[in-house]
Amino acid sequence: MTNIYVLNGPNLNLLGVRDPAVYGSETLSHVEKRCATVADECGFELDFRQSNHEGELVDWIQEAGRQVAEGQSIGVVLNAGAYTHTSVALADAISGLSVPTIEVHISNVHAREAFRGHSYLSAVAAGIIVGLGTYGYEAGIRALAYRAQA
Ligand code: CA2
Repeated sequence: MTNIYVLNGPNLNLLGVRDPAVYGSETLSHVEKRCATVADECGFELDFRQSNHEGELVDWIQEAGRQVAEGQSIGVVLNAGAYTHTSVALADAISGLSVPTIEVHISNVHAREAFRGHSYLSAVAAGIIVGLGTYGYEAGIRALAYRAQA
């Protein structure tokens, strides 16, 4: 079965545990369950992961790129957390392997500190979803599915 990767960056394991005013009270494990339901509804298998390590995220994007090239995956929904604002390595992995990537942010990064308004990933992403809360993950999965069928 063709898959969709949902990759989460640093500190997103704390979702629902700390700072509910900014990121809500839903845990990452609950987000994963909702993503699995939506992916299944769209006819795709879900591969949902979180890492606090930039290199591990790079490895996973490369893995996704190889699977996309082999027709085993349609791409990545990526909330890279703070690496969004710092990581040329993640941007290079996405563009170097031509991985269809939907960049997702739970919060509206443009309404927060100025440094969150810049993303190294947006220029290489197939689409960007910002400020819709954890619904952004569902929207990202649906966007990848729509894109793959178009
Ligand atoms: O809004 C988003 O989804 C972010 O990607 C979340 C990142 C932040 O650095 C980005 O600027 C925007 C932070 C993820 C950390 O998540 C936490 C959740 C609960 C408690 C503490 C951190």
